[in-house]
Amino acid sequence: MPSSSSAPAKRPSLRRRSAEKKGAPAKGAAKATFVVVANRLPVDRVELPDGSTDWRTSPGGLVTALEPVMRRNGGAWIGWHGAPDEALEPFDNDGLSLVPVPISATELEEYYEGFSNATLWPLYHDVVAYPEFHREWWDAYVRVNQRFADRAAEVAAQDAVVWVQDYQLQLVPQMLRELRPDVRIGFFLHIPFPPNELFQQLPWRRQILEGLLGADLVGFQMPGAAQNFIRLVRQRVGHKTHRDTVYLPDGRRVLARAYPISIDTSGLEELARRPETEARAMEIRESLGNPDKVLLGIDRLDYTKGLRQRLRAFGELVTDGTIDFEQAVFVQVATPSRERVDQYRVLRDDIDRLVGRINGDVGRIGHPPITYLHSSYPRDEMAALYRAADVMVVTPLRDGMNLVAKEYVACRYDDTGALVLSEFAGAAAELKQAYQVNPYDINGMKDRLYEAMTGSTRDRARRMRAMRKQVTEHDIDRWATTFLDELARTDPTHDKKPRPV
Ligand code: GDG
Repeated sequence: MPSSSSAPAKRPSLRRRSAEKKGAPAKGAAKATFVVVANRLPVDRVELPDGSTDWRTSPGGLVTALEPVMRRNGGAWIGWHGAPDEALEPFDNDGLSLVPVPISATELEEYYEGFSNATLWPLYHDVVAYPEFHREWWDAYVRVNQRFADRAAEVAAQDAVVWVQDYQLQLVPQMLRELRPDVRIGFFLHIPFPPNELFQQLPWRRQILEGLLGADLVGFQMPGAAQNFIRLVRQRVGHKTHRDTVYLPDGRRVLARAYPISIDTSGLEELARRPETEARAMEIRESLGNPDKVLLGIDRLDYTKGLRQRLRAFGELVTDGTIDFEQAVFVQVATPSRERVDQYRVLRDDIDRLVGRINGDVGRIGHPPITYLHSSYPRDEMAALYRAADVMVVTPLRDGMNLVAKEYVACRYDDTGALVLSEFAGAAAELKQAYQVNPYDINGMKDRLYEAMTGSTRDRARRMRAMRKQVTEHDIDRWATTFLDELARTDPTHDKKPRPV
């Protein structure tokens, strides 16, 4: 295994700095009663003007939801800190106890870019791109999962609650249970879970299922995913199942259920309501030439998100004259993502070409029909973009949930705006009043886009009001609380044990 214990020479002071600056001792030996295990720590390293480095909490729904639970329970978060070939001691940041897991450059290629993002990601998303199967990627996946499990076993207090996140760490529950049978283990999968017809391609399908069965509660975005899991466990591993429960030969029970994830609705709405956000939204519209309609897409640049399909649909509406692009413009933000994975490079070139062609064919000086931004933005700019958009276009070919759709709704506090949403996003089950589309049906998508642009104010407000009720009542707090409460009620052998409050 490549060594990851020596920090690169250019950052010799980091280990001391991060611990000393916050006045926090490195808590190698501290035990936590609530532990989150995720591929990434919820912080990014930033360079300060004096050349030193510091950590900044990365704003994300998961951190927002889990931070209070972590604070109340002396929680710890285990994850990779973002730089390969570097080992760091545990440290505190903004009152959160963070436990970095080292990952080497080779493991990054094989475990993260390889097995996680070029095998599992496409396989779990309806094989919209071909998954690659490489034995050495699998070996790295096992090795890195074991390292995360070892760390969790060291950090967790007696009878702690450990919540493992996502597809990069599906073996951790079983590995951790072997080391620490006393802890209560939850797992949540943020992406879809495929049916047997696709999952069976995976040479290591049984190991993955057994890995997940180490948890007391396995959470999915959608009921269909939980059912896929239960059926696979019955067919492939041969365990007895009844409804949402798996009965293991040793008497243990594993529950598989859906917990649709959400967002920090009130936090985002508050940001959207700020006068400076509104002013920035006006400015954005102005710089686009004050068109009647601004259509917006915001996605990680990923082949699952249906960018090609939506741009083609919009491009055709412009070229066939259904809409005049001086009255309607499309802004597409594509956040750079997984740029070292081949399929993502190909996608980037494809989208560049497609946007260039549409703008080249029908654009006029100062009036490109599509404004394409391959870049990421701070949260307040995102809120201003959501406020600036008349129509939000979310058209994934497959998506576990899709938070962008919910974020747009949260920002439309005045019930304005329209959401065009793919049937294949988990969010479609909750946001039923969106203009729903099948992204494979370009003509259908053109019709729905046109309808969303031209529908009556009254109809749009009625739809938005209903969707806002949904995301207000079902926010990220409710998601985390529901999951943790149900985790606390799982395996009766745990009944007498403490739980996060
Ligand atoms: C996975 C699942 C599931 C995007 N660009 C910027 C930015 N973002 C933020 C969005 C949103 C998040 O990233 C993207 O979340 P999505 O849900 O849309 O998609 P994935 O990244 O694929 O997430 C997905 C999710 O996990 C949670 O379980 O919903 O199905 O695939 O919050 O706002 N944020 C900022 N700048 C950007 O440029 N600040």
